[in-house]
Amino acid sequence: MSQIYIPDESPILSEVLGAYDFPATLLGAVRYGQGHINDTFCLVCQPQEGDAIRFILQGLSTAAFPHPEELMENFIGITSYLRDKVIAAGGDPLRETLSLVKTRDGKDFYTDSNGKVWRLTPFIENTDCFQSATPELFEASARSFGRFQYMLQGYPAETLHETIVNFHNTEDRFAKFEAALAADKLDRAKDIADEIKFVMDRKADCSVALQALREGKLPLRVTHNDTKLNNILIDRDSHEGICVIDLDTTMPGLSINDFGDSIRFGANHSKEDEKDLSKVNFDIELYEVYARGFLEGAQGSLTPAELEYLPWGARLMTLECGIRFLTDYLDGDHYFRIHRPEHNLDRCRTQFKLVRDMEEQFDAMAAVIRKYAK
Ligand code: ADP
Ligand code: GN1
Ligand code: MG
Repeated sequence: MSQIYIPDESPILSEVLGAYDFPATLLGAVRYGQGHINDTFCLVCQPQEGDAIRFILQGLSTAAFPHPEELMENFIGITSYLRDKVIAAGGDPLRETLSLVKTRDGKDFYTDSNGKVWRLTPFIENTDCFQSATPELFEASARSFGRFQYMLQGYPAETLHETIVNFHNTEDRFAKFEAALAADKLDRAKDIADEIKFVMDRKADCSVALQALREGKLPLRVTHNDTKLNNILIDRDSHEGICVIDLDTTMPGLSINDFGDSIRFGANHSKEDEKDLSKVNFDIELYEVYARGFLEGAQGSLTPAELEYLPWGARLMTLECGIRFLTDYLDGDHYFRIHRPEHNLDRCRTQFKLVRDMEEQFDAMAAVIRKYAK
């Protein structure tokens, strides 16, 4: 193992890599991707002849996922179900859904000596993963996320574990924010009065989707719940979304949240952590492109009430995400990986700017949905 490259900050990798048999000489592991939660590495194996073979190795975040074994059970159930659907449609199951490489002793994942769970998946080659996209690529991602939900319509939702309890319970997110504010562990509240007021002024909004669920207006479905553009792999040849990834939060949820989280991340021209807020603007044209693609992918499966609440999905996912970043900032940055001291505060501010923009353009957002709803 000594000649294999392993990043200094992750010495545990040598133990984890030892749990797997690789098909060719393993050259090493490098940190990979821009996810905020899991520890993701790309592994490269070099056969004597031919192209390198790559894998994605992921250590599941212990801060985010208290029951990783249950999460892996969901992962296996969902990917097996999708594999059958892809095969039935004449597609390539090795490219159109994720699959697992087994450990030397035939297990689906490895638990390291610190108790952290790791999984190994083949790298899906000839794809790109984008942090921002052209309208065409954004629409392609929308079709894929809409289709993902459509394909999972018949999945036995009751068999799925809730990997993060109350994940998109915006009322609960508000309550957790209030608790973090009351604790104010690091004495940070004194400098963020504007952000605190922004959240407090929107307490009633946090109940809009949940109230519609309680009243039976919105159905629970199997949803992805983390539909960022960078959770989809785009095929380099067809420029279509080929594989929906990051299935760790796929569980019963609201369709409007899958729509909304994509809008939050992709219907603007700035980074999620842009410091210059003058560059952060909600783009209703990108919103329209996404709405068209998502509804095409969902193939008429959304109810009239779901269609009506789609704009709320966008507003609420953006508000909720901003609240989550702010809560983590108050709490000492334990949940989202940060790369600079005020990173979560910067992320929160971009979300709140987008919420303001959406509030101003809310009627136009509803009109766009009416245009494409059938
Ligand atoms: P996180 O929960 O931390 O966001 P992801 O599962 O989204 O973790 O993975 C992080 C990144 O790794 C993705 O955005 C993507 O770039 C890349 N990735 C993950 N799985 C694969 C795969 N099987 N093939 C190619 N790239 C992948
Ligand atoms: C996290 O895992 P990743 O980076 O794709 C988070 C999402 C947030 C997102 C904000 C499990 O997504 O809920 O919306 O960051 N995932 C989890 O960028 O909490
Ligand atoms: Mg991700």
